[in-house]
Amino acid sequence: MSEPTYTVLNPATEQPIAEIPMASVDDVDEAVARANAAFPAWRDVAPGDRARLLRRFARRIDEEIEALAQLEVANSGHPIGSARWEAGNARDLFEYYAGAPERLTGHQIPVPGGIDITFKEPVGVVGVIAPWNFPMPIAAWGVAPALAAGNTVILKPAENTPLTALRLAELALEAGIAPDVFQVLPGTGPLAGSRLVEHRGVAKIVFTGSTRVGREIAAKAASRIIPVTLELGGKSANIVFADADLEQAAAAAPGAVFDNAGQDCCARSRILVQRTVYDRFLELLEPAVKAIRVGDPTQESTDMGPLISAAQRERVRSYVPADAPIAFRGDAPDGPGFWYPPTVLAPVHRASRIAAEEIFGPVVAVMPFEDEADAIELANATSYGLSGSVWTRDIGCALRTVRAVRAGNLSVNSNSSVRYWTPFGGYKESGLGRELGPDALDAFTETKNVFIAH
Ligand code: TXE
Repeated sequence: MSEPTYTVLNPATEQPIAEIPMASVDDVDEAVARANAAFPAWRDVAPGDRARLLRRFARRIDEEIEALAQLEVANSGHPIGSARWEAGNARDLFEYYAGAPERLTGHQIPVPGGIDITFKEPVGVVGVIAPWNFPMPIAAWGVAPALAAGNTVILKPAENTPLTALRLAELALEAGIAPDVFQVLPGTGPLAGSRLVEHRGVAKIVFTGSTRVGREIAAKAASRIIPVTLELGGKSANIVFADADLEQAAAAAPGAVFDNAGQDCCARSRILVQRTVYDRFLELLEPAVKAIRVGDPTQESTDMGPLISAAQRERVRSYVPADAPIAFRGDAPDGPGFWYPPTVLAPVHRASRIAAEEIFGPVVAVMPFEDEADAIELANATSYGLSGSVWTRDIGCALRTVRAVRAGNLSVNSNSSVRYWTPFGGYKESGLGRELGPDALDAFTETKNVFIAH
């Protein structure tokens, strides 16, 4: 028997757009059985053929970019321009990892008495549990390298954003990837997600979501002794030194936190500004924030859409009580839709909850710092360690600071965190393991060592 259906809403209108059945425990068990049955044949597909299938999948995504983007606009409320980028990113991932099957080589290691060689073998069935903030890219970050390495995959999208994932599964079939090699199983976290993690037929879990659920998944995986990759939250710092190009830093800061309405694990949700330029920086930031166009995500001119749900908006509101130090904020529409304006809180006390916890909405805390040592101490003063930016013209200061900040993805005079060629992941409670880039393939393979006596 299936679980009840989930009513998927358009977050910009609050109108229902789909009724999706949620997987039951039996549905998960059946999907795992099918994924295991499909595994040997997929593992044994000749590397060049597996590469061609992944390239064809990328081509099908490319042909459907506009339709996928429109679907994401309706399901997630992302502005159309961002949604096109997200579909393009999914395409890029399958294209990039299509290069892997023919390059997954082991080593020949010199040993006495014989020959020693290693093989990179797929782990089996991989469960990918994806969040709602970037449904297509984050799904592809797990699915593409897993398939490339010869694993079969079950993707469980977030209950409220399953639509593009379901379409991706259809495109994979159209590309010629055999049924059950890549399955999409919409379901709730506590039921379908948990079952996937606990199932003895699943050999590896990739999870992106909250630290709370990540911790639970890591504990279950530990008891089953299976590997997990975890991409969890963040409270990343945007550090602006006095010698920086302040105009450039202030122009870039809003995008670094308000893109995707702040629902981004890499959001630079703390702006740390050297005290001598603090007032000047806020003066420059204000017009940039007020210029953000919040509204109908189907319009090309829109910069920021709604939040994903009423619950997420409530969560954000709870961080911005009536007495919050709102320095200034942008506009947001009234009426239906889960709108929240881009909001700048300043000055924020270092010991406050706003300075430490992930808000996951369009709210940024601006804080002054005294010198380099103080900036580093402040940047590291959270339990997270995902991303961060440093703005300065002093290369020595930039290098010392990025080396001292305990986070996985740092940029200098830039906001960027995610490039699919390079490793992505968190320190501390922001996660475990790395996605993207060539090294991500290690997370989807076992290394087998074979010794052959002379
Ligand atoms: O996340 P959940 P939520 C953070 C962000 C946000 C908060 C809560 O701070 O405000 O988490 O969001 C599945 N076993 N991030 O509640 O619950 C769930 O179905 C297995 C940061 O939406 O962690 C969905 O598919 N799976 C983040 C996925 O986990 C379970 C992205 C994420 O949901 C499960 C999202 C369980 N027991 C939220 N419970 C990022 N790192 O980008 C839930 N799930």
